[in-house]
Amino acid sequence: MTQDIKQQDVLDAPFMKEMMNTTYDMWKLGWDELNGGNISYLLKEEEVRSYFDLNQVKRTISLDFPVIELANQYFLVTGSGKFFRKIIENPEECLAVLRVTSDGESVELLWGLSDGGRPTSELASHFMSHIVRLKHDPNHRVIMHTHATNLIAMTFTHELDEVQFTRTLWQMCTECLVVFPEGVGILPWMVPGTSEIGKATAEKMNEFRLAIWPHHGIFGAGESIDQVFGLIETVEKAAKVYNLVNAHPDGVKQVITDQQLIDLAEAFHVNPPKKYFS
Ligand code: 2HA
Ligand code: ZN
Repeated sequence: MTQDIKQQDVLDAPFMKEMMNTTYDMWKLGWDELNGGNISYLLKEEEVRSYFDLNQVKRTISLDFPVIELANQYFLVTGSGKFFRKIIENPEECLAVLRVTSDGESVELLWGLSDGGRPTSELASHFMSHIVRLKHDPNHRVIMHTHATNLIAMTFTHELDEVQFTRTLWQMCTECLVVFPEGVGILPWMVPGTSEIGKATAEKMNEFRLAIWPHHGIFGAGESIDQVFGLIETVEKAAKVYNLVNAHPDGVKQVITDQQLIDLAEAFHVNPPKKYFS
């Protein structure tokens, strides 16, 4: 009975509703087919305390990449192999509330993964990226990975040079430079779900909030689910315009010029690095 009351409570938690609604929206956009995509959301202890007894650990799951920097931190994460389409229907099976142990070697499951499942297969990329982003932004909270369709397509037809790729995205929609003035990072193609891709992704997070995995998808970082979703949505929109423009038989007649990008940066008080204009 007590269990039912608690469960009812946590499904009303703002962080839970955001996760359930956003994952469903992402599936509807066609970004998260099958079990594609994963999200992790750093929770404050006071948020978690309102819904759970912090001494009730259901299971301890060991990590093969220690994250001492995140010791005693709480996260809401998507589960490995779970479908974004189904989270809204069955959050207790598809999601997990975790606490990193004080030695950073394991996570303790406080809620969720009710069928005995595991946290997202990309937990290494998520945790390592959280560590880096928290150094740059104390308000950082969310890492989101998704298979944004147009962005994946663009990684086949555009050269995978960070400066060129960023410039092209900025040129596709006027707002892009304002939304991600630092540009986008690009990894080489790598096997997903490993500590290696986790380290490489986190390394990019020193310079960018967006890291592209060619022919696979994108990682985004930010202070809220809405902010990161919006960031990825903006890149995906630009990639869609790029794909439409490139499919046009008459080709490009005009573009947003460098001077126009510079004027935009000045008007919106953002500081894109000089390397994009040299
Ligand atoms: O299956 O998206 O990168 C989840 C993924 C792996
Ligand atoms: Zn993926």
